[in-house]
Amino acid sequence: MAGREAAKNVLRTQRIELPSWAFGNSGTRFKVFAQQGVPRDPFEKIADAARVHAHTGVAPTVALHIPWDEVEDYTVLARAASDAGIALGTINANVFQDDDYKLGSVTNPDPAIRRKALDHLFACVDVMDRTGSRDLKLWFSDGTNYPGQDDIRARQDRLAEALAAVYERLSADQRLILEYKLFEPAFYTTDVPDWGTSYAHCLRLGERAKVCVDTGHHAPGTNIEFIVAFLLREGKLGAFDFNSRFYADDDLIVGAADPFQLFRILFEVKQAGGLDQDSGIAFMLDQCHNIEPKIPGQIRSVMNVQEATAKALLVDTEALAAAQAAGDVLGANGVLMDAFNTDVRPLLAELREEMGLDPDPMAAYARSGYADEIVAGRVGGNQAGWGA
Ligand code: AOS
Ligand code: ZN
Ligand code: ZN
Repeated sequence: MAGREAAKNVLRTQRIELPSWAFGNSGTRFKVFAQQGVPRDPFEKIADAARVHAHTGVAPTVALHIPWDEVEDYTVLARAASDAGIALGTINANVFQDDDYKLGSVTNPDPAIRRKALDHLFACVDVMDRTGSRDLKLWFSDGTNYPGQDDIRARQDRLAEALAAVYERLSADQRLILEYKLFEPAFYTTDVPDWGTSYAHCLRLGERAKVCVDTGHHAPGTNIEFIVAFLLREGKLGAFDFNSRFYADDDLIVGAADPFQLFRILFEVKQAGGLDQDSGIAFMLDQCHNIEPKIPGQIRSVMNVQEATAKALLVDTEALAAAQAAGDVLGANGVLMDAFNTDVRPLLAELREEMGLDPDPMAAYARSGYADEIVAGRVGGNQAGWGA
């Protein structure tokens, strides 16, 4: 087993970004179950995110979603975040929740609607200029429901044109992160359905265009760690949207459905240097807590990523390389499984104590009284945006 101290040193510097929308009410198209005490505005979302960081020590940024987190002055919001001990992170654009986008946003056959979508993307870059965010994350719901509905190649041309315009608008220290998703809401064709499409567009755009891998956005059975390894090798992995799925884009707590898959992904990341502080990979959560409480849901998610990372760091890579070179199939597999089957919770508890944190973040949050405080202090909290 690789060194515990070396593993702790990496875990200490790990950074996981929280999504602002995880703190608001969310649900499915059947029902949104409202919870008491949820944030009423972006400032309260930031306060909740700061609580998650206070208990975990590794979640110092929160991603915003425009317009769900729209405020008059983003410098004020950025200051509120820094006063709370965190910072604003990735800006997520929204060109999917407007009647005009029924047939698509940047790939819409109507040039006026394409213009409207592009203007929103430019407005998101304006927000980044004020928040100091590095990344603009783009997910397009664009696609078609029926064969013949629109020209597949023409839609790719429109997409490429919009992406080029946005990329051009970015400053030298800003990046475009293009997310893909197999289907939903479009059911026949999706304009960015897979990593290959995202990669091809990013390749044309340039160095600062990278792919976002949302772990819930693949067909069942897809080998996600292969995609991750490939993109890392090409220098094109920009970000993760971590979550769990059983069936489709379930947005459940990361590591809940398949902790082994999360470990395999993080092992590939680690092997390619992706855990180095300057790797440029944003490790984000993209989750909704429909039935569980939001803040503990986020704390648990951060802990799950930490546990999978710790296991990935404990893999004895020398023994693994030796077994691989010797063609020792079972030996190599055994080395990997030894690390995966290690209980890393004591190591993480030790690390938290060294970082001046409570070794048990869930219990510490429960004891803190914050949950009662927000229930008493916030009446009429907001929906995250989904289903709004
Ligand atoms: C949608 O399915 C994607 O996962 C996006 O990342 C989406 O924009 C996000 O969930 C909310 O902003
Ligand atoms: Zn996502
Ligand atoms: Zn998604």
